[in-house]
Amino acid sequence: MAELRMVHLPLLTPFVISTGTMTHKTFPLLVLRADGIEGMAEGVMDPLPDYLEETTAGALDLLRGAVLPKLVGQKIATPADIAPLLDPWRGNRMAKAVVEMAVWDLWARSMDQPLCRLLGGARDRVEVGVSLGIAPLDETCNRIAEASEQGYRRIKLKIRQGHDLDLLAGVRARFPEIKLTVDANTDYGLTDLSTLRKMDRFGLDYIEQPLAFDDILDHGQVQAALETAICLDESIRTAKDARIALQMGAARVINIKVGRVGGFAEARSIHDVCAAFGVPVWCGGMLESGVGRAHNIHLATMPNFTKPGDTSSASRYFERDIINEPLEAVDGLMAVPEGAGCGATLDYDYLDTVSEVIEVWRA
Ligand code: OSB
Ligand code: MG
Repeated sequence: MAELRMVHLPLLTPFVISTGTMTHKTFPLLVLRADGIEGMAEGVMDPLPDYLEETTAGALDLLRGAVLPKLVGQKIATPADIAPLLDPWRGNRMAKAVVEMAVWDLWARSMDQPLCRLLGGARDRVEVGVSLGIAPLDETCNRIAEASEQGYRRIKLKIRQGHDLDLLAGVRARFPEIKLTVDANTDYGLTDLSTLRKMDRFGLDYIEQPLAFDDILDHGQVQAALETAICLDESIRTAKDARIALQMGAARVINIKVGRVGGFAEARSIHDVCAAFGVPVWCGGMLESGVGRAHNIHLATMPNFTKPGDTSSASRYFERDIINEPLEAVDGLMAVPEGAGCGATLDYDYLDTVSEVIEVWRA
């Protein structure tokens, strides 16, 4: 049985990045049920295509129209068995990831195994930092002080043109030692090379996605001109993208979001390509609810996730989560949720108040 919902969760604080402001988190949630077991996953696409091209409406169309009617009733021995359902369709990796990840979750639970074990994970806690939205310097400093006191392992600041060098100078004056990164979410171009080069003086661990969402080539020029590592997020959809980027020297770090790249199989392949190049990866986030957060934590147990990820405490984002398990970091460490699969169980009392069931398919 497959149940597809659309969930609408208010964010405690609006999240501002260079492409816009989010006040709510709206996402498709897929629940698969078989033999009394429940597997689940959420989509990371937004209602409008402001981060990448996909939208929640487009995802619903693909899942309802072409994928889920064929999925129910199928015998699935391993997650690889759903390839024939997903491979015919171009792109739409975020929509495909919803199905792929829910199948992984169901599969793991059917064997009573935690996801991380099936993925080849190597730890029971993962290092995490925070991603701070665009805000004035004094507010940014207050948020950094709070996150540092809580033990988060690095601070990532969202930047955009005109809200960059002065911000960084102000932050470094107050916090000379913290591990600091920035994320431009594609706001710069090659004409901004001189601004980007000035970021070398701030001791950043990396600069995330300065150029266009679909660019790899020009990032190579930026990387060649900077001492600071470039980290690619939006530009990396596949293991092939990762290989090309690393062969070209377009990045020295990669952000893997399992929901962006089409699911666990592709996320692992990207992880392995980066490992082969000696390039570290870290696990990004998309303001997910506890369901996506739990999946992210399991992924981040893999050995080449050697930089702190973005999976900070769920309570930083939501008044109440849709899962029963609190996902809270302690001293910058997020424990892998216990139990089989991703370890999350849905809080249906609350979920029903923040979601609508779009459609249900029975075998
Ligand atoms: O680029 O990593 C990004 C949130 C929304 C869209 C894009 C990004 C982000 C984040 C938030 O940085 C990470 C998180 O806290 O989940
Ligand atoms: Mg990013």
